[in-house]
Amino acid sequence: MTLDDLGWNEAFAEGFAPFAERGLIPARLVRETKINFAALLEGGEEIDCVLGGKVWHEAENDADLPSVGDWVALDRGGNCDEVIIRGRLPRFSRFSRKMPGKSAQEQVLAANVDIVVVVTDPGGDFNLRRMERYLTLIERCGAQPVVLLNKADLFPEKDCMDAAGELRNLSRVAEIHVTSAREGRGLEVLRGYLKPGVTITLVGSSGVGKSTLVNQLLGGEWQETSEVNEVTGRGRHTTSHRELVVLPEGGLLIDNPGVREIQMWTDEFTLRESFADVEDLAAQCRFTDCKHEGDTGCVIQLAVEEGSLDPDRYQSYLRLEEEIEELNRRRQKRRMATERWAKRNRRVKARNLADRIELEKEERGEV
Ligand SMILES: Nc1nc2c(ncn2[C@@H]2O[C@H](COP(=O)(O)OP(=O)(O)OP(=O)(O)O)[C@@H](O)[C@H]2O)c(=O)[nH]1
Ligand SMILES: [Mg+2]
Ligand SMILES: [Zn+2]
Repeated sequence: MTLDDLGWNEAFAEGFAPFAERGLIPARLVRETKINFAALLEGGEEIDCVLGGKVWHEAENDADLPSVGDWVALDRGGNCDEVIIRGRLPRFSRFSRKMPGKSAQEQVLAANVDIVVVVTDPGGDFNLRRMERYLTLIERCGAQPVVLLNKADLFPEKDCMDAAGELRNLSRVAEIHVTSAREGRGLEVLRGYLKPGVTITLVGSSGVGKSTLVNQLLGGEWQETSEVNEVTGRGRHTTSHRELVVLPEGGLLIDNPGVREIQMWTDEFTLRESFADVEDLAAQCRFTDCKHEGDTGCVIQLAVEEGSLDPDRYQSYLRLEEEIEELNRRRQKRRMATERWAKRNRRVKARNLADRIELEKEERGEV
């Protein structure tokens, strides 16, 4: 298995040059658990690794941290037995959603993906609003969108075709296919996308058949054995973590745990940009410190009265600064946490060093 088989390209090689000088080795992250990562090396060896303190510390936000699909620089030569991630190479794409919970921040689901495949079915999971959100997110990430209407064996042909038609109306760029992972129908379309070095990620609700599709493409060997304990009464193998697998005939697939809701993430730049037209109006208000709430000569309120600015957008605009502040507050909180963490790490290191000096003294018979 060459680096190219794993998705390596010239841009990555260029980004890696300074790390190569330091004797580090390139690897692609294939799995992420709560405590560590697994990465694939040239040749196909899989190796466990942990995040280096500097990488953690220098990340501006969580989306900056390494994620499955990322190329990283590994340090195998340290004086501890752990392999350490010393850096992450710039990504050419990343598929993200809004972090679960209150924060509007970005959570990266898969990095360096060429194609995002949204899996749904023509029945209970089918939801145009949600599909619209998925397609917007894929567009934002710069990957090719593909939608699979899976479980076709359970639905009348007409339902499948109607659902496919509705999806086609939603997007001109998305490619829509009807499949049945159970009957092996339509799998050749997925195979068609999988070329050596091409990375595809599968996303969608829980239970739509993402892992079954991966399993079929891998020849039925994957996951079943490792997740036997999680089999429910219905024989389901709910995926618990993201994983990148390399197919024997080339191509890389990232399977994701099903997500209940997919929502837009945002940052200060996107937030501000989405209100650029309102900001332009604000610049025309009579007073530079106009609060746009009953001030005389307010062009924004005039626009609302005239009907050229949607009242809901006006309300959101009034809350814009507040929302940006909230985003930055969360970032600040994270920074404080990382600083505490780094301090603790330094203390542990210092203690280890002190212990070692003591030990060496002891061995030399100096105490
Ligand atoms: N009838 C039918 N059942 C399918 C098909 N594809 C998957 N299934 C079944 O649907 C159930 C869920 O499939 P999974 O592949 O585990 O779904 P998933 O999308 O990976 O779910 P999460 O890992 O929870 O996100 C399993 O019982 C599969 O056998 C299909 O094309 N037709
Ligand atoms: Mg799964
Ligand atoms: Zn105003």
